[in-house]
Amino acid sequence: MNKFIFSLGAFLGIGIYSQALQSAEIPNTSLDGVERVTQQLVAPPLLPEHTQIVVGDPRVIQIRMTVEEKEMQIEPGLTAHVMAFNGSIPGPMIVVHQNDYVELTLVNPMTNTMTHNVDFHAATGALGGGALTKIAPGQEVVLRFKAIKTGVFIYHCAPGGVMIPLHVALGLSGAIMVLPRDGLRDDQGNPISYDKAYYIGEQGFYFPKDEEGNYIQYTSTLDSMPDVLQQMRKLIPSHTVFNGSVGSMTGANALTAKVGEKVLLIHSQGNEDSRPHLIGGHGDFVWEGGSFNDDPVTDRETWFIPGGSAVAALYTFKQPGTYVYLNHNLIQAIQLGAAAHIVVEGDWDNNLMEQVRGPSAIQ
Ligand SMILES: [Cu+2]
Repeated sequence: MNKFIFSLGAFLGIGIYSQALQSAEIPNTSLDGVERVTQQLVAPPLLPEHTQIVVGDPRVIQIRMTVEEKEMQIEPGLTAHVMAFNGSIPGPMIVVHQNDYVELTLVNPMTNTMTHNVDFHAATGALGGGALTKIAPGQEVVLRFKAIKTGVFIYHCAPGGVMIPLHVALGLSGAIMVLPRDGLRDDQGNPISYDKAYYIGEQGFYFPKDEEGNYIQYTSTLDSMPDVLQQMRKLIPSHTVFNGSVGSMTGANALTAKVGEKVLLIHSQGNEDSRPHLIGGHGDFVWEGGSFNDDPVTDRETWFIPGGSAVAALYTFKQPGTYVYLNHNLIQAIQLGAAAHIVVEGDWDNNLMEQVRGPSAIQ
């Protein structure tokens, strides 16, 4: 058992200092006989293979994430230095059930330049695991936590001081869904399930421009850091995007569904607030605040995501067509990029909507 100390002072930038957490006298949790499963993480908007209901005892869900300091296209004409768990912004969705153990191997390759870690909002203790996962380039670490709370939660890098908002503003956040072992329930307590689930990670970027209004090209994340920090301090994002780039889920990249399908939309935000809205549809069931322990609210037009959280909304599509799912701060949606398309196939229901007469001269 490792004995470790972390500096809260360094974390908060104030003078309080260390606190010993684990003691050498406390034995390791014995997980002998507990089933181990490796979850293959996939890039958003997809979720890893999972079942909604699980029978049997809690298991150890083994996952592996690598922090990548990399260049990524944010919009046509802008490639920027970002940071990404497993190479995607947001990081991959993790799916487990209540009381499962999440066992993460976090890797910080030698090619990186900075210290990274993970703070899981789903975890209990040690800064969400942030104090136990801090690793330098060339290191890896293994953290295990028990997912005792159900819901959708974000995770993000939080290596200390101003690096915390910076690493989140450069892309290092993702989400985990902790399902009740017997699945989801509606507002009346009846079991409900989803046919399809998508993960949308909303991301504010703060890329600086020069005097001519062109994005400044940097040689590395380190090189861009002073300017990005200055831009962040103004609280004016250059971009607010879904899944890492403008248009990541529009046009040819649109999400898909069919009339009658129940689609779960899980939406997270690391630094800023958001207000998702499905144009032409609703949130039939919305787990506000992300907790599956609370009854979902019903029939919402727009819902709210406080920065630093994830929210799940379930909708059964009733009409075909192209839906726009966006942040209903329409400035962020249209001018900064926070919009996705959902193309829904099926038969149109004239009873729900009909153009009674097309555009014609005023009579
Ligand atoms: Cu980091």
